[in-house]
Amino acid sequence: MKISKIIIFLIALIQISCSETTPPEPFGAIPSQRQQEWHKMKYYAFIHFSPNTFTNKEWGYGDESPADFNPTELDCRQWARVAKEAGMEGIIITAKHHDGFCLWPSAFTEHSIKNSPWKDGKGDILRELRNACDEYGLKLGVYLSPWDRNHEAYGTPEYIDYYRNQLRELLTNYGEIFEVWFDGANGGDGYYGGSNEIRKIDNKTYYDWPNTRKIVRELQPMAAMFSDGGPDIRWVGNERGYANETNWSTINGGNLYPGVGGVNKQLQNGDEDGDTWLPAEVDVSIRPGWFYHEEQDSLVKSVDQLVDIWLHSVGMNSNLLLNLPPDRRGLIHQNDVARLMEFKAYRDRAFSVDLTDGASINASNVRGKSSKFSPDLVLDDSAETYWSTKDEITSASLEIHFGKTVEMNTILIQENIALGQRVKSFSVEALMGKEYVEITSGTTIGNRRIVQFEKTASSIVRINIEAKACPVISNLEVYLTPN
Ligand code: FUL
Repeated sequence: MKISKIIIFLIALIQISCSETTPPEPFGAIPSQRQQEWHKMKYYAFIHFSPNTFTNKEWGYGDESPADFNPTELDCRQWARVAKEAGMEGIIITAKHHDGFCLWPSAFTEHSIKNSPWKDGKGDILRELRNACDEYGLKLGVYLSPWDRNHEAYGTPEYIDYYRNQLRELLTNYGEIFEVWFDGANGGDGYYGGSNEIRKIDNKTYYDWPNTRKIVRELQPMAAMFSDGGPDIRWVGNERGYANETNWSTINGGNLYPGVGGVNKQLQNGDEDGDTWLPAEVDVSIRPGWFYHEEQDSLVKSVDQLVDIWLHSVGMNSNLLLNLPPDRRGLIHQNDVARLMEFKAYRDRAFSVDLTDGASINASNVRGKSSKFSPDLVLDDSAETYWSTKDEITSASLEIHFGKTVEMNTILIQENIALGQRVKSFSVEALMGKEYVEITSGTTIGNRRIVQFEKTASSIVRINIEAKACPVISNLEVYLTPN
């Protein structure tokens, strides 16, 4: 009897010590493998290019002639080189915008480059871009507008077959696609094969999204689908380049679909405790328009504006999809190129010296007192390793000792989101004399949070975290960025 009690006691002891050194259980909705791959990205280009470039419109009516589409120096290698040199990781192209014109020689319509003067109708921009992306080590994504103001059958079930056939072409013939963009816009009126009328559809039911999505999963299982309702990435609820300070990657996704309308606030915030992992992507143009307009050559966003957008997108738990519209030559305009390179140079300067290099760190609690969850792991180069606390501890802090007084104004923090988004709020304090003084604070962290504050000189910084479950922090960096 006594021996069996001892054995039970020993087993319980082993269980307790194991549970303290095993990783925390995932908390709430978590990202799929496909979403985790997408989260590893930060910054990629959007290319808006169509007859609009030549007719000076934003939304072509659908009656444009393919003869209008005649770039004189089209060079997808220039786009890819610029994107690469700008530090981008991929390019998403409007294979078909709302005007219905196709940048690849689709077998299902005559409204494409095959009837344009460009390369005597024998060209294929998707093919050229694929090759250019491969040459420069970039990923390729496609935007295929559901709304088609050219197609005569738009509004009937026949058009859905057409749309799906085009999706199949794009997802079969152009190698690996990392993202498929489903735009929700629908203005009603259009050419529609010469009918010139308003055609209203029910955004929720007309496209039969569940079956359209299946095609993407079947042909490109790792492609992330973007729309107001994902299913992999959500719109951020505005086109200004700003994610919300509080940005949950979780949302109650049941009623969301492309063009849902009336939910911008929800899309900006996400939902704390939302049942679905659906992170936000920020899409914004480097110019006022999505398409190239000569009169906007002087309105390319400044480096300051781009830095602000960076801090509000990449720095607020989102990825940044920055639009670079090719001009009528078919090149990214020199003003845009110059600005992109200045912006890249700024980032290289700002984020080159991580002040935590050589610093030491301790935590208010370490899970199982184990080196597997040590605070040192937030300062290593691995995104996989992380600091964590025991399960019951949801308020905890990290203290960075720089070993000397350093000047700083920026902090970057990352959660290990594979285990769910946990942090609700945080504050940063610096030791000033004998007292800790708060220098900044914030709400959610998620995949990546960058916060700027007044330049502060101190030798110790403390980060206090309030989480919904034991925190899992994978990375911490501190910088002095130029103003
Ligand atoms: C919107 C479209 O209507 C714009 O033309 C542009 O493509 C933008 C990215 O999405 O919904």
